[in-house]
Amino acid sequence: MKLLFVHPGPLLYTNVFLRLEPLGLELVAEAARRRKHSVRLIDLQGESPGAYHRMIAEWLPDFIAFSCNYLANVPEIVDLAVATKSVLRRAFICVGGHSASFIAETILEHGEGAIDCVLKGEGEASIVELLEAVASDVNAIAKVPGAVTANGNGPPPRFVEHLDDLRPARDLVTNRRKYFLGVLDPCASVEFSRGCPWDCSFCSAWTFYGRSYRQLSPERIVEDLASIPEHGIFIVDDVAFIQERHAIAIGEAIARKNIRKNYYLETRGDVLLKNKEVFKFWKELGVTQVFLGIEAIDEEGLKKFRKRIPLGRNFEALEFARSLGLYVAINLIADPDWDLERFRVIRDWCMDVPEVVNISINTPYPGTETWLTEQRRLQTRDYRLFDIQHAVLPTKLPLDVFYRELLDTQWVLYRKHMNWRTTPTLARVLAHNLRRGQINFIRGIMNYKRVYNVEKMLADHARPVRYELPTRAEPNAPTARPALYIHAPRRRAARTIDGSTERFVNETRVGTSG
Ligand code: B12
Ligand code: SF4
Repeated sequence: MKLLFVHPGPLLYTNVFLRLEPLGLELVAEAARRRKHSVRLIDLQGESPGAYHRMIAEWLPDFIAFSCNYLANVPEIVDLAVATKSVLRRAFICVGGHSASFIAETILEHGEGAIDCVLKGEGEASIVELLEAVASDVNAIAKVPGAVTANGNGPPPRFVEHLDDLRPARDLVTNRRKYFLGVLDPCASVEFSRGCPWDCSFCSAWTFYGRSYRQLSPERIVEDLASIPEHGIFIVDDVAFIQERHAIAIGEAIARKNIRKNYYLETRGDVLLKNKEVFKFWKELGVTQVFLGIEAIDEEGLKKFRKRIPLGRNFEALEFARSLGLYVAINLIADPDWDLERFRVIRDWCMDVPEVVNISINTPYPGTETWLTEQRRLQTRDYRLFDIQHAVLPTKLPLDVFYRELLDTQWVLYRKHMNWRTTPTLARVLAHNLRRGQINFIRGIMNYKRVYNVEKMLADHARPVRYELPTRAEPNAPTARPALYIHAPRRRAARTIDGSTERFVNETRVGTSG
């Protein structure tokens, strides 16, 4: 069969700070290609919708699969599916990915017959079975693990048996030079592990993977890294280097092969402090940037987001990262109930610390515990606003004042890093990128004011809404943990971490799930 895999268009963030290769979709595409299908992939983060429609019209694919990791992309995907079905009636249309898994039935409803199946969970595990059913036995489609169709649902999604067996179809992406992460321009994405053993209330990473945590072997990771031409590497793990032994083993394998790259990773403050030797070692290997989810700068805020890291430990982690000379970006979550005084305190704090501070807005997502408790308070159910850059819960300040405060704060912080002290270094890096023809980050800087401005944010709220998120919450509904999971939890056996790391996770998490 002719299969087309599609990643939807850019969200706000992608137009300024980063744009990354669709690693999950590449993995699913490769699993299908191994069965001798003819496979293409189009990434609308960099290609126009026109390019998609031309490909449909000229190539006439039999099977089209959309990746829906981000809730904000749902309307775009539904519209593309409807438009495609109207010109290519016999094509089978499937949607998969993180967000699609949590709202599978609703996506089918929005499609009004244009979407044939939502395939929940890890795509590599079931895509081949789905393709076989589509090709030879349509009655078998509704029996594929993870499949949700108008004719019924298959059994729960399956896990990939061995992550080491997977390969991403990186070659299917037409222009890899368009992927970047700040000054890492160009930048490729790599996976060292999958899942997260913690259970933060605002996050769906753990509910998707049933609180499991699996690792790729150092050998497989090194093989992947050695095959990647880009110097910049984004490690996509939710929390990098949880398990000290694994992190050291990967590092040693990289050192043996003499692979030199610049790495960016995301982790937790307490992991950084627990595994200090790991981060020291990886600094030597080329980690330059670390993203830390501090979430809040006071104990009350941390409690709200159910992260049980004492604040002092977070600040200690920042000190330690500074001492290594790492470039740290911190994420804070802005609560819609912030008032003018709160914004002022945050601004002052952010100006005091040398790190880059990124502020996202507290947003309840399907698949999170906050979704169960907060959805009845939603001010809007427009998918496009669920990108943690827009406020979907009621703000204490009038919405325009909230955005003005938020964007002013971001702008002050942005300028802090474009000042006379950093400009020479930045200018050197940009000049180096420019010489190699890489202008993604420079273009991003120039886009900043156009993308992040109050009028545009408010206009986003005023757009007519065609597709809305369903809310099925009862007032004061208790949190029903089992209902949150996509992959069923398999408790301790599903986490490849040693006893002491498991104890450390248990001491620093707040949930009660297995
Ligand atoms: C890496 C990452 C990113 C990268 C994006 C890389 C990319 N181009 O896809 C960057 C840093 C750019 C990013 C940005 C954002 N992210 Co992000 N991101 C992640 C993260 C940590 C891992 C995703 C990943 O690459 N995993 C590894 C690959 C192998 O897995 P995967 O992509 O999920 O693919 C698997 C399945 O989903 C499925 N699948 C995927 N596509 C398809 C398609 C088909 C047909 C099928 C069958 C299956 C399938 O099979 C794949 C293989 O098993 C996830 C958390 C998580 N664990 O999922 C958050 C996450 C997806 N991001 C999230 C958010 C909120 C954002 C932002 C909106 C944040 C912001 N600051 O604005 C932005 C928006 C991005 C944008 N498009 O503009 C949320 C999503 C919330 C939601 N429900 O919408 C998540 C879940 C984090 C969280 N804990 O809440 N993100
Ligand atoms: S540590 Fe918490 S926020 Fe981070 S990925 Fe795990 S569950 Fe999500």
